Amino acid sequence: MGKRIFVTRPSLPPLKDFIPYLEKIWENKWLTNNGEFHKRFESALAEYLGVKYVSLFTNGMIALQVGMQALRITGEVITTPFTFVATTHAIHWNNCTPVFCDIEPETFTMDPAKVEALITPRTTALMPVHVYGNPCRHEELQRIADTYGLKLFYDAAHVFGVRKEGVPVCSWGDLSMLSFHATKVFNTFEGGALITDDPKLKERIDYLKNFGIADEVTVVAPGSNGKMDEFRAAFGLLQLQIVDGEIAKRRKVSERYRDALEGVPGIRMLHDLPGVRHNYAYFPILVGRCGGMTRDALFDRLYENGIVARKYFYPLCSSFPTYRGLPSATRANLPVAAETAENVLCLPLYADLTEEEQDRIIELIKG
Ligand code: T4K
Repeated sequence: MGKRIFVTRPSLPPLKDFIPYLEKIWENKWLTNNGEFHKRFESALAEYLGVKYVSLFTNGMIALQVGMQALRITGEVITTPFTFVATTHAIHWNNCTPVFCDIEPETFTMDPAKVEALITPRTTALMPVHVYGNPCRHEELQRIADTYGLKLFYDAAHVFGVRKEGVPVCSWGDLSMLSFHATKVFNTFEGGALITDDPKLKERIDYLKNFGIADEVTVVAPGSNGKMDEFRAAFGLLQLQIVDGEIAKRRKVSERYRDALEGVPGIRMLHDLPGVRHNYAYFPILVGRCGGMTRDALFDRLYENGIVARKYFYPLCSSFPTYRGLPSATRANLPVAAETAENVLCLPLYADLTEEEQDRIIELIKG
């Protein structure tokens, strides 16, 4: 067997291009706590994304946790079970109860039509996820949030650079969280950010990610430590120079999959949404809807041939021990999410996947 092909591989600039940044850090001896690169990256990122305020974080999970604190979310939070566990865990870590809402079959995002029935007097927020980079139906979710006086906090981990009708998707709602983990379209090894257009919220977030410290003698809140260090901020600055090229390469890989898999019995793919500039973060397929082989059989066939696809996001978060006893965790409440999780498979997708490697994957899928 040749070398294994993983579901993703990180985008990296040439190593030599990073050396001058490292030299500067060594020279400054300023390693973290809002250093020069942190400041530069924060403003360069806001400009790149087309948003008002960015607060950098050491990873997306801590950004989610801090974001909930900043918005003072309590009680029940309506969210999707079809996501990476970080979304649900952030709710739990804030002593809130996740209330799981079903998803839409065409985008796998939280179904706005099913939200209102889940609202109780304890509900204070909605936490939807733009899963795989597919934007949620924001206008409907915002209308519900406005009607019921709820916060709208998006887990936007997958939508780096995605725009709808020219508007950055990560600018929607009260707050959005981006992840810059190694497996993401844009990475800083580990990293993340909160995005808002409210300067007061940005200020509060910045206190909370630095222990609640306002100055040497003033601690305004029980904060955490979520600061991004200079290494990652410098790396992020460099990554901004290559990210557009990487997204263009991902798009080519996605289009090749689409062309090759269109009409293959038993395989359903998601399509680009009208008016959306996608980032091609993932390539999920649904397997076995109209006969053919099961998702697990295809996963095994690929695996035996050195292709490590992933069943993101199976099992559903609602089925993990911490959450499965919740009233909203039943299959009857989550029919689309349950079926999607059982049938979904994310194929390898990254900028440097070669045509030969992709052809091997396609041949194995076609059987
Ligand atoms: N919300 C959502 C919706 C998320 O998807 C995530 C993260 C978060 C919140 C939390 O954000 P962060 O706190 O992570 O910033 C991965 C990632 O660890 C996780 O960041 C990501 N979502 C999730 C969807 O995927 P695993 O357990 O699948 O990762 P792992 O280590 O199995 O990596 C997958 C493949 O990627 C490997 O088979 C090979 C490749 N890989 C991975 C790493 C880490 C590399 O080639 N190089 C690497 O350095 O969770």
